[in-house]
Amino acid sequence: MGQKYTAAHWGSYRLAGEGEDLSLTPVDTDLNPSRIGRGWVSAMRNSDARIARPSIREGWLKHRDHDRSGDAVFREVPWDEALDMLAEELRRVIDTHGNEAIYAGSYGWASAGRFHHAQSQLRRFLNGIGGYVSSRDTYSHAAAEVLFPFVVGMSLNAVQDQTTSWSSVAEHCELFVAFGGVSARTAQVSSAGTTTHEVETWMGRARANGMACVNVSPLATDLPGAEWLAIRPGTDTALILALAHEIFAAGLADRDFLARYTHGADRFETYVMGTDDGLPKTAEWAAQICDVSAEAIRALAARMAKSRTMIAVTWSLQRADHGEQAMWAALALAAMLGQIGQPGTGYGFGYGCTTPVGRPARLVPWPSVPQGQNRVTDFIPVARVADMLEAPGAPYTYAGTDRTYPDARLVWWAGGNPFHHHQDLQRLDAAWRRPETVVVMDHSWTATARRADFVLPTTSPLERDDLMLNRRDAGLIYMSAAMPQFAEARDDYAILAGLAERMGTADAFTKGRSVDEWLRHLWERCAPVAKVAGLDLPAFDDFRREGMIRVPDEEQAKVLFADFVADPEAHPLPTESGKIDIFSPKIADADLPDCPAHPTWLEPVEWLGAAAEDELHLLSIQPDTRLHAQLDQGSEALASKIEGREVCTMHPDAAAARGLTAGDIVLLENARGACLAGLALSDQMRPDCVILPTGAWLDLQEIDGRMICVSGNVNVLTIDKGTSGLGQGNIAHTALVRVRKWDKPLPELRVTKPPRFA
Ligand SMILES: Nc1nc2c(c(=O)[nH]1)N[C@H]1C(S)=C(S)[C@@H](COP(=O)(O)OP(=O)(O)OC[C@H]3O[C@@H](n4cnc5c(=O)[nH]c(N)nc54)[C@H](O)[C@@H]3O)O[C@H]1N2
Ligand SMILES: Nc1nc2c(c(=O)[nH]1)N[C@H]1C(S)=C(S)[C@@H](COP(=O)(O)OP(=O)(O)OC[C@H]3O[C@@H](n4cnc5c(=O)[nH]c(N)nc54)[C@H](O)[C@@H]3O)O[C@H]1N2
Ligand SMILES: [Mo]
Repeated sequence: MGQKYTAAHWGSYRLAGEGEDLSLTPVDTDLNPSRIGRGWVSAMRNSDARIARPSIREGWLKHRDHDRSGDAVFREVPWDEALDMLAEELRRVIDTHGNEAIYAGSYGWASAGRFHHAQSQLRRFLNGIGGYVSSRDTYSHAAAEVLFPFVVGMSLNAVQDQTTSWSSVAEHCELFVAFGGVSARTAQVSSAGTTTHEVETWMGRARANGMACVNVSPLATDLPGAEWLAIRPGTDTALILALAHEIFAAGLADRDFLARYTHGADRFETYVMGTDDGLPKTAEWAAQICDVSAEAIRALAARMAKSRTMIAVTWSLQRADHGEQAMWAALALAAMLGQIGQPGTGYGFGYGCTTPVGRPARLVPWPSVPQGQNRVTDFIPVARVADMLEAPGAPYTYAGTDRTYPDARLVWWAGGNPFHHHQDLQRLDAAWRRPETVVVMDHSWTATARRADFVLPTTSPLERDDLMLNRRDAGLIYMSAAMPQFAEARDDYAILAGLAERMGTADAFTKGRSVDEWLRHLWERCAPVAKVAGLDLPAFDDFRREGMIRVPDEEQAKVLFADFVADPEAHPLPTESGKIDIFSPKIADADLPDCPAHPTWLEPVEWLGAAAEDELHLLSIQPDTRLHAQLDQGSEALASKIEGREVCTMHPDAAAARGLTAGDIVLLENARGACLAGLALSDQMRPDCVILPTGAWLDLQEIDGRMICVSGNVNVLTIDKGTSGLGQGNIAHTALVRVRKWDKPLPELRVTKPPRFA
């Protein structure tokens, strides 16, 4: 007797029962299952949210208009008609404007299954018909993806693969200084799926072993039980510079390490000590900026210098204006302590941001769906999508190069939700009306699907067999379908195969394989890579019957930059200097006002240091109850809301000053937009901040002449701007808002119901 399983980015589950009796039980290997999974089945059964049939926007059908407002009217059509029309439209766009006019970056988290990965399927299909403009980097950590190759010569991926293991931290680290904390909330998920959640277990072990933790964060809850330095958001660079100043001034910098392993530390020191600009970056200087006392800064500097210290930086720090600087400054500081490359200490990027960071995974390069070759070489930095739509041909800089935006006539999204993930959504809402055609493939009526011309309903991951093959996880899962396909939904693969047939590329796209044959084919390709890693895999049918197999982690703990530090001549870093660039000549060449050539404090475009009395800093953190906007329509997220609205959290003093009490409906607003939210209170945060997690489904409604998101989508408030001319990452965490009581009638939610149909 076998066992059936399925998997998602938030966990892996044993399946039992069918229909109303279906149950998902977290796998036994999961020490600390995520709450997100509790809302999965109900979300996929939410028939108001699911897309039942191919739908075409009435305005596109009738007049080819671009009026993609969130409450457009759709017409349901049979699959054949939808695919015929889309194929014809594709041919028209390609014939008239070329494949360069198709933007299909399609960023997003889609499903954890390897075969039915929407983006992989879409890219494979589009590459087969001549290619598309793609996107680079991620919303998670674009600034880091661009910066690391400049300063350590390695990709972010490579840095993450080498990250010092939790076991090494637990054994050797005395002082863990966590910028942005280490949060069990974010550690719930792992891109491409997980069979375990172990971050809290490791932190528990480390603390039992005597490791002290300092949580440098606006929220105490980012690392409960730690010493809390309640920093003003957006000012970590200034704090780190002051720590560096104190360490230089006290003669505690590891000069040998700086000389042997870094390049340009002298330039950095000149800046930190103020020798060049007459402004020493002292503890007093930073205290004014960060709202952390000079005594606390000095005490922390002394303690860091005499302890075995890990400097950990969350990804959130670089999703902010000048996001490159803080993570780079932290690296420079770690270099000054001279503990990089030693067990359990040094520098870490992303501990707790997702489950696998710090796991000594085997990193077996499991196969994926081959995507083919893209003949279009143009791309955009992923978060610059509204810039591109607004101004084709406009110049911009990226990673030290000068570029121009392409002219996107057809926009295609599968497995992502830009009207969740992008900033300043009203700006995107306007820019989104420029292309001639928008295609969206999703299983649910997301805010993005509602703004498409062609809406193609896909099956959900619970409705199909697939393989979870995540090289950062310790298990492989055969995902079995848990429920029947919803209405007329089709797999992304089947939809694209139907289009490929119409475009004359069916054989190349499908290779004549059914889904089952593709899964077998991928599994066959797993065997050789497993063998190299010393693993023997069962035959496909045995794997399917057993459902789950273990891929034991490396026995040896990893230590970031260990080889380089052990022997910098034999293992130089792939930078020009062969060392860690604290001063980067290439960034100097790029000559960017917003990304100087060594870590530098630059004032963010919005911050509390230049705010009006009644403004609060907005923390648009990841949601506890769901993955981004996924499962917002499920029971777990819905149960957490106040009168159906997303919950924002304020300090009791900040609430009292505005006459607000817990449970109130409030309006958050700034020059970019406004949204409603229900109010909760917590004293575990800075009084000048307000938390509104991401992921409420955008529901823009005109109320008294003004557009308000009545469900609480935070991205109507955020700023759409690059981190700098280098990274061009998003700056989601840089924004100010005002909050006041909503005293008008509570508008009904529209986004929880299906759109209007002709
Ligand atoms: N203000 C603010 N904004 C942020 C952030 C922040 O911190 N603050 N964080 C950013 C970050 S780090 C990220 S990664 C992004 C996340 O942004 P996204 O990844 O775009 O968000 P998701 O809601 O996960 O979108 C995935 C979509 O894929 C769909 N999907 C799932 N399975 C399938 C499938 O099999 N086929 C198809 N076709 N579709 C499927 C889901 O229904 C969902 O609509 O958000 C970013 N936005
Ligand atoms: N439950 C759940 N977990 C998730 C996700 C999800 O959707 N749901 N999404 C996943 C994804 S795609 C990603 S990329 C990661 C992101 O992981 P992170 O980037 O770490 O997540 P955030 O929640 O945006 O931010 C973490 C904390 O940073 C703090 N912070 C914000 N600004 C500042 C600042 O200026 N200085 C300091 N010191 N701290 C600051 C906030 O208090 C916040 O709680 O999360 C992943 N984990
Ligand atoms: Mo992310």
